[in-house]
Amino acid sequence: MNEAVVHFHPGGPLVALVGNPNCGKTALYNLLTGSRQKVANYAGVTVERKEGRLTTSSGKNLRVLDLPGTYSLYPRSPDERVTCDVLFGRAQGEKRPDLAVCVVDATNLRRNLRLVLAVRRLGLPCVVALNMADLARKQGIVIDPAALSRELGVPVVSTVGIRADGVDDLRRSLEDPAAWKKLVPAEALAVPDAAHTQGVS
Ligand SMILES: Nc1nc2c(ncn2[C@@H]2O[C@H](COP(=O)(O)OP(=O)(O)OP(=O)(O)O)[C@@H](O)[C@H]2O)c(=O)[nH]1
Ligand SMILES: [Mg+2]
Repeated sequence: MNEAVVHFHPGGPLVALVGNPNCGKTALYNLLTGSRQKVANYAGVTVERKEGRLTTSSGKNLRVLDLPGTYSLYPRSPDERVTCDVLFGRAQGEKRPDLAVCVVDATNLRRNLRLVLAVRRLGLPCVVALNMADLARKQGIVIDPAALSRELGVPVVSTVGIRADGVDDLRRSLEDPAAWKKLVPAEALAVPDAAHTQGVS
């Protein structure tokens, strides 16, 4: 397939929700996709694959993938392996995502940001959802999304997965797939294995 010509899957660009276990990926996924989802297993493993559809306000269809939680890109379980394979673009029958929504638990920013930094280094366009903003506030944790966005070099949206707070902002940040290439962090490193860079343009 000629990547220079075929930019996106016919079903629309693929957006993957990535993050540590329990940070609220599925909660945000449900809010973004509503009931329009397909549940299956990944080829050869009993790891659930959940894909849903999101139509942006300008009428663009996106495919949204709810990936299993992982702490790093060094998998220690079949679930984590699926997530890593998808992000590296080597999962059987799965296209490499066009954009990663990195979901972080705002009450545990330091640990959660490690994965964001790892995803950035893959050179995938990304947007950060600073989730659990309600719990962080209750715990007196103050995070300035604009400052974090400047530090990371990617958009940061504050969200509450159980109340839909910020989900409209998150949806808006996905509005223009043609502009996603600009969301690749400036200092993204080349992935050492050339096979991993296929499909990244
Ligand atoms: N207070 C609060 N709870 C949240 C928020 N987002 C999700 N939750 C709750 O946190 C728990 C974990 O949420 P999930 O959406 O299942 O997390 P996940 O990242 O999909 O977890 P894994 O798939 O196991 O990695 C659930 O009980 C959610 O209802 C949030 O922003 N605030
Ligand atoms: Mg989940």
